[in-house]
Amino acid sequence: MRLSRATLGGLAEHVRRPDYDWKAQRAGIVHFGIGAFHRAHQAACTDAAMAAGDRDWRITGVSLRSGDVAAQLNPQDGLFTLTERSGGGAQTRLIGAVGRVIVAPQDPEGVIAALAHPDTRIASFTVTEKGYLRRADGALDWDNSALAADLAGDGAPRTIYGFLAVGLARRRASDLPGLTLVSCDNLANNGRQLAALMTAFLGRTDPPLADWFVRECRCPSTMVDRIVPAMTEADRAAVARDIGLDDQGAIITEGFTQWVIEEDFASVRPRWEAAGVQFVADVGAHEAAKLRMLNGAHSALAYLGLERGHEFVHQAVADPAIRVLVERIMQLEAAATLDQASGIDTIAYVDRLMKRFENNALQHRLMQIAMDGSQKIPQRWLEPLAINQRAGHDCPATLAAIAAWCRHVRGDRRVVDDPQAAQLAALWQGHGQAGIAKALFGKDGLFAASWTASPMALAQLEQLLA
Ligand code: CS2
Repeated sequence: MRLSRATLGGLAEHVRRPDYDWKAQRAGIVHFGIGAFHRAHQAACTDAAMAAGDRDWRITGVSLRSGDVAAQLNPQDGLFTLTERSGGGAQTRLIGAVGRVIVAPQDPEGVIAALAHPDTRIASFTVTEKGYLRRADGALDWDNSALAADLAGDGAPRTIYGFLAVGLARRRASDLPGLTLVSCDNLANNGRQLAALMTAFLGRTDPPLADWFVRECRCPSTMVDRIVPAMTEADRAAVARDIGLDDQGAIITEGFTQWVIEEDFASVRPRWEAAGVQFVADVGAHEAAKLRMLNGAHSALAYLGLERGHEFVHQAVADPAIRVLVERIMQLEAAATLDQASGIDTIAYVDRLMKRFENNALQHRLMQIAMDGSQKIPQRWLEPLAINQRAGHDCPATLAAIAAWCRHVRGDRRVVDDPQAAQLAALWQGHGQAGIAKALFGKDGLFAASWTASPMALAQLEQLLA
């Protein structure tokens, strides 16, 4: 029997349920990109806030492309279970924070209406790094076909910018308050980037609305952290056996969760602190530490681990040859780039991260992390490399990871799932093993906006690739 409001009587006793009346809650958040990460992180926090007595923050999920999540959650009245797994066992709770999911291409007007609804105060995003449609220099990629269509107002919107532009225009016309746009993606200064990109888009389509946006809307930066492996059929079957119902929206995650948000909202916000969320004046130090240490190590584990025949994070981190590099990346190369004044205890942080990577109760595939590397390595590796280079510090471990990524994107070993896969393969074709490092990280290289390798670093990289 499938999980839904009507079948809750069949849910195993041990599953914790929300003790608020979810039918009585109005929808206050529109979330773009309602994948596994959102459900394990922001939806769980919102659920906890409502369980602690906050009201009217139900989430309307939006999928920009696929109808998969809508097919999982809508027949279940938005309900799904979240299972936290660690060495100490597992705990499952039912999350009631999601109301419904809209598949944007099927119902674009539904998305716009949700954004323009008076109850909506927040639009949030987990659209992944590539969902922001940036060029290598961080500006909007005006050549992207979906963005070009939205810019021309050609048909229904297709990108986050297109939807927001129409939704915000309606709010302005109805004299409604602006929205708070909460980016929950792993970009450095994610809020600031979103604000700049959105302003640039509106600057071209509707300059008066761009002014209104800057005045009335807010884009706090956030640091989000929770490891959430993609679900498999076997995982869903295991959950079904455990909870007594078929839950197509089920998620399995780790016990750890962290969300740090800049306290900068256009109007009211959920009392997420009830879920342990930290509100701070400046999230930059937290973001940099997390991106360069956790995510930087993750990407290194992915490319080095796949090369050595591993499938999961817990296997790669147990491989001594990889472990020593990953520890060096975190403890020395990434840690050296962090602002000492931030007070982050990097030794304790690395220790906690290693324990999380070792959690073999989770099956976290290296291939999942290896995806979209071109969008991830600038904030994870290249910015720290640039900082270290300016300070005269050598980064052999990060360079070893970069070499593994270079070999990965050559594309002759396994499928490269990356928006720039074709361009990267073409660069390999054109420059070969001797010239690829320069083509990527040299003065006029593809990634020059993030890091231009010194002659010494270039030579080191070339040697690693040889
Ligand atoms: C991972 C992240 O897939 C990836 O690139 O590094 O999804 C990572 O698991 C999360 O950022 C952890 O908070």
